[in-house]
Amino acid sequence: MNGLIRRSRLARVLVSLLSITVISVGAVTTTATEAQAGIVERVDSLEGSTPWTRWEGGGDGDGIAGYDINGTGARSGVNNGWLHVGNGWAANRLRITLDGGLVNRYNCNVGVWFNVLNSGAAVGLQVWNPNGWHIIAETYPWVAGGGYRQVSISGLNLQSYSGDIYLQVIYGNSNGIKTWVRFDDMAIQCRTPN
Ligand SMILES: [Ca+2]
Repeated sequence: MNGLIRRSRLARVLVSLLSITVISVGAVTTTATEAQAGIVERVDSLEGSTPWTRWEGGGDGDGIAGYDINGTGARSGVNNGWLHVGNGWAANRLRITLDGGLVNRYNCNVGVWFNVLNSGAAVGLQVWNPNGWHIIAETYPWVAGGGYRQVSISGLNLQSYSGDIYLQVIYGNSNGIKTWVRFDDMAIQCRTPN
C-alpha cells in the first residue's frame, strides 16, 4: 500500500515536470529506469537508513544541513532532508552519474520539492559541474510556506557534460530568524530521441 501511494505521488511529480500522462516509475533511490514515454530518470527520495552516504550536506555561518529519518514530515516515504539557517547558508547535493544511463541528455528536467516552515523563502536549486565547480543551471524562486511545493528547471541540455554532475538544494538567510526548509524527491529526467 505504501509503495502504491509513493508511486502515485512520484508520478504526479513527473507529470507536473513533463506534462505527460503515462510514465513508469522505478526505484526511488538513485537507480536509472527507462519509462514508457521515452524518459530516463533518476530519483532520490532520501529513503533508506543512511541517505548521507549519497548526499553531501554543508553550510556556512549558522547554516546546517541534516535529515529527518523515519519521521512524518517527508513528502515521500519516511525520510526527507532539511536546511536550517538564520545567518548564512546551507546546502545539500546529490551526485548523479550521467554515463551509462542518461545517454541522451539534450532535453532534461531537474526538480525537487521544498517545504518552507515559515511564511515563505527564496530557495535554490542548482546543477553543478564538479569539473572546475561551475554552475550549469540554477533557479531561486520564492516558495510559499505551508506544504511541499515543487521547484524545477526544464529544457536543460547536458550533452556537453559527462561523468558526474551534482544536483543541489541551497538556502541562504540573513535575517537572523532560524528557518527550516525541508526537501524531498530530487529528480532528473532526460528524454530519449524517440
Ligand atoms: Ca522521502
